[in-house]
Amino acid sequence: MPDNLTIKILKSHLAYGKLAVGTEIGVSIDQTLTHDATGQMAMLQFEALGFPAVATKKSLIYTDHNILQVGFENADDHAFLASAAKRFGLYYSKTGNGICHQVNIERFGVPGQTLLGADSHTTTGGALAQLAIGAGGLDVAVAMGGRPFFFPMPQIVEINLTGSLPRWSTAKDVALEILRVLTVSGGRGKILEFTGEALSSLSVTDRATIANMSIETGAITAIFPSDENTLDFLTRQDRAQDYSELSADPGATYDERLTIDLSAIEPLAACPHSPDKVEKVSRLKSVVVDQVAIGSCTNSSYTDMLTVASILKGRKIAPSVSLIIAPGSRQILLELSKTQALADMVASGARIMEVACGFCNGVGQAPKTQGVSLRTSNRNFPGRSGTSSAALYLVSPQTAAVSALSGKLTDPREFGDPIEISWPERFEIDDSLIIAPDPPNSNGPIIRGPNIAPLPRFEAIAEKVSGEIMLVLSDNVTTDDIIPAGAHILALRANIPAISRYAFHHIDPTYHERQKAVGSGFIVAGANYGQGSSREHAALAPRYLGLTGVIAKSFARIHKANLCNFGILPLEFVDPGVKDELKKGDVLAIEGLTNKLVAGSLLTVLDKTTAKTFEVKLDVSPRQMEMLLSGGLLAMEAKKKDA
Ligand code: MIC
Ligand code: SF4
Repeated sequence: MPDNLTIKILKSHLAYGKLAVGTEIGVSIDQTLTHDATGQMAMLQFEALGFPAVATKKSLIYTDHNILQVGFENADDHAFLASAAKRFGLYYSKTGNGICHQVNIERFGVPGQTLLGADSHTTTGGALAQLAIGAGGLDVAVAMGGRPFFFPMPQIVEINLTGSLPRWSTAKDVALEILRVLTVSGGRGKILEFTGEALSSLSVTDRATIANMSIETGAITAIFPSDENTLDFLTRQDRAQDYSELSADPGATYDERLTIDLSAIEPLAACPHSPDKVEKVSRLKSVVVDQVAIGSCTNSSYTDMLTVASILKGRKIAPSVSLIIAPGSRQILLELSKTQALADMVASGARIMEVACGFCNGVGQAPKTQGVSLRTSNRNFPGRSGTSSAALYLVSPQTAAVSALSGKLTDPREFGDPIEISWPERFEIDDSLIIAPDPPNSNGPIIRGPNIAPLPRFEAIAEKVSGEIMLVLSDNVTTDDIIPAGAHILALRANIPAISRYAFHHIDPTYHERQKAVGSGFIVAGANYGQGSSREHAALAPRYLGLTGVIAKSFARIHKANLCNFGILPLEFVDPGVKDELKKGDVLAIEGLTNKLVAGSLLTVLDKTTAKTFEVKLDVSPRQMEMLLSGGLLAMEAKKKDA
């Protein structure tokens, strides 16, 4: 039977289960990546699991998120990560080398391999025909130890790309069009596999932009074939040896099919405050802009940067605009500095930032109160920029650059002839900021400054649980809502007691105190709870404060896995209408947990305040059930060791 590309990679990596949609499968992992927002927990957990060294083909730690160093915390974290990398056999990409996903595409991604990253945008690797999936740090730690990664077998959706992009429309506009169609939840439980005649017109970096934003639809990942464009990119990276041709067999079937005609795509923008609030730029022309930020793992490639430089060349940005440019990697910055491009950017009035995530998750460049910021990044959730009242629009680098000149959201088609960029024959290759690990068994020291707190331990679940409803939330709550982004809070990623003080900070600053005081409790939420990032702190911190369970209409995949990993019950309403009857402060109770708890079981919840009952479903795998009963994955592993 002809196989699609996803099935081919899944078959060659299947370590557990059968490829039946919705059932749990385990796949072996070739490469992993973490960074300085998730790697601290991942490495502490790797250590706690007792693995002597990584067992993958390659594992990497990048330092790209926590780079401001306004106090000792970031540097402490980096010293810890560098020492743990050396000791356990990981490559360590020093600060200044670039954003994990951009650098991974440039220097490490291999077609046909699996990549598991403690970052939701690990999906970017799909541009190189990797099966590249984001997960919580604990799942990545387990995979680094050589164990499979588990997830529900997805539906595979063919996204058939036809036609060709009109002038000034870009890969970013394709990503936004997909979001317009699928919304922030339409990809849940799915892998998006790209096919079609239009593929030949999309370079690896165009594909990276599209694969990157696929996570915003809730999809598990996205994947492109490996073809002559892949070979071209890898050859210019001096990595032709990593190339192999890979695509779906002729006649391969899919669970669903969506056709996107590139010829019909206009410049688009995602309006505040969700990546799926997509509108044509031509309809947003009255929007006056305070800040324009170009960069992030979505749009910081060589082509993006050179295009922006060409638009800015010989022109000045509008007096009211602050233009920020952060190239994606040191390689790109070196290329920019070899040409006039960097000078053109600076001469136009742009502020050149470090090659890092930066503005994308609120590490610097917070807009003014009620400011309007145009960004080439992938998420415009409220507060993500560091300013809760700011309005963020997500656009292509082309739209961003022309708007920086005019001071208003501007359709790039008004600018004139589009700009063609060709790649250098060989990109500038210098891997000297990537530090190789020590030889095995050299047992180097692990450096723990005061910012590296010990891992919290959690109790196994009790027979009866009860607690107040601490918060009642709506649909699409993001992990940015649960543990906010921003330099200040990001600096505490290695310190659960400290970061837990910020749980739900922008939604209800009293949550932390209240949850800690009562020591148990529930959160009630709508659909797609926990969308967005992979940060396991969004489960770890509430659990540390005492949260017992989340009762929601549905969950985002990574967050649900994180809840199970740390022993929080992810419960789904059987009748979603019940949610509207529940009030903050109601006391809920569930009995007979330890004996009734079997996968897929229905549980009766008693609302002691109203004396009403309702049913919830625990839709988890037997493996996750065992974790929940043990008090989380680490406790489950410890129990197995003791047995
Ligand atoms: C993000 O873009 O939200 C982040 C910061 O890269 C996160 C990682 C994290 O918060 O730990 C992600 O996408 O997973
Ligand atoms: Fe970094 Fe932003 Fe990409 Fe997250 S989305 S990895 S913060 S650049």
